[in-house]
Amino acid sequence: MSYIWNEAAETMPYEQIRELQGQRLSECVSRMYGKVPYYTEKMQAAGIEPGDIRSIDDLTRLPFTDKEDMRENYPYGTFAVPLDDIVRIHSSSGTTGKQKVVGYTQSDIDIWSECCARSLASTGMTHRDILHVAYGYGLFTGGLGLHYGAERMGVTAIPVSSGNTKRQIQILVDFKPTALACTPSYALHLADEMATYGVDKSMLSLKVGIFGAEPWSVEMKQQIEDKLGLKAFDIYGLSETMGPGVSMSCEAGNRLHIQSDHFIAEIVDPETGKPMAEGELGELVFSSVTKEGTPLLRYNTHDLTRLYYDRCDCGRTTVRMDKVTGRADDMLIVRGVNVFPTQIESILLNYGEVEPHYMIYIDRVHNLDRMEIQIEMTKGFFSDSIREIENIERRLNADIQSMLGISAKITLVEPRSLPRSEGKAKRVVDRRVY
Ligand code: DLL
Repeated sequence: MSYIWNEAAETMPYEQIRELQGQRLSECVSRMYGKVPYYTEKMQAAGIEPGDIRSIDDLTRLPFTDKEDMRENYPYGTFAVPLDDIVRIHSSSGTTGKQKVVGYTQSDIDIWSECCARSLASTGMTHRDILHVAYGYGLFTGGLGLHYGAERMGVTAIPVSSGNTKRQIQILVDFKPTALACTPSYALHLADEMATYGVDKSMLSLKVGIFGAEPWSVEMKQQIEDKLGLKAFDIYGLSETMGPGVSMSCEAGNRLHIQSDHFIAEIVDPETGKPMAEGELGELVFSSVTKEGTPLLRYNTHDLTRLYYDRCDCGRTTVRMDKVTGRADDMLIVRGVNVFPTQIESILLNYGEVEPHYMIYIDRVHNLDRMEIQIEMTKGFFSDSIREIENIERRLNADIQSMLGISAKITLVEPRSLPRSEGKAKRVVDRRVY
């Protein structure tokens, strides 16, 4: 059994977790009813009163909530306590419309720090470790969330925040952090830039990577591990329910442990909203039942994954989810075919000639969708002959065609010519006009 931060919570028998979840759910409904107008109205429209929610079996009687509820009640309409009791505010912009604003009471901050401490511990980190936090500090939850979790554990936190890659590399070499937290795409960028400054992975002390905030493939995980000489872990979360630390992978595999005493997870069918069984792929829905500032009940994240309820080899009994490979609303539909950027990424990672830095452009020409994928060549391959380059473009096209069932125009571009992000990578430009 590996190191577990909170054994009582993380190894609780599943039946006991369900009982606790039911009790906390019923308390949360009572806390919200009458205090949060949008939710009270939803419950009234569904003909439910707080007294109707007595156990976890009553969960599915409650109405769903969605990002529109957050946006329509911008900025403070979703808060369940007076602003006086709020000690911190974060927000998340998303792709369209107004920010989603979330408020935390002191108890919310304490629980968040606890969840991040559990997450860090599940990588094998202890108070002896030093964590370089390269997630942004600010309204984004990544930086401050992991920072507080590290301090809670007694880990030394270095609050580098995002940006200034040269300085990041210098700190990695000089301060000798043993763990790095950033988006997976930025981890790859850091690894590539190290060569520019004459830094080799043997000059770093990194053992562990805490990567998340965007979808990434298992193949990309392998590549980051090779390039930085560390073991990569997947951290998941969203501002609406807390921030990073809602779930985290462990030393036993790629599935992520959900902090089930604080977050009740469900998987629902994207079309019908009906609950799905263990192991079935659908949309992830959370109820953040211990949250005081902005509790959310049955909030549809639109992230696609599966849930598992068995005990993990690491000893934890908390509910696990698969790696999130995409969001139902990030899914591209090209010529009627569902396409996720991570599917393309997993093909690219089989080729030594290209980097997993790519951009997908979608256009509509004469009523037909056209997909172009620009992919960076590696420095070594860039100098090769035009014929060799065309050959790789053809092979990539054939692989993409056989995985997705549609063809794409593949354009290999110069090394480091595509835009890099210090936070979440932007990989898709959809220029179709409907
Ligand atoms: O990204 C919180 C976070 C910060 C998580 C640092 C992990 C590390 P938001 O900006 O609100 O919050 O974005 C949340 O990002 O619904 C997913 O679509 C995506 N996401 C987050 N973590 C992962 C992950 C933060 N590990 C949205 N794998 C979520 C795949 C992820 N997607």
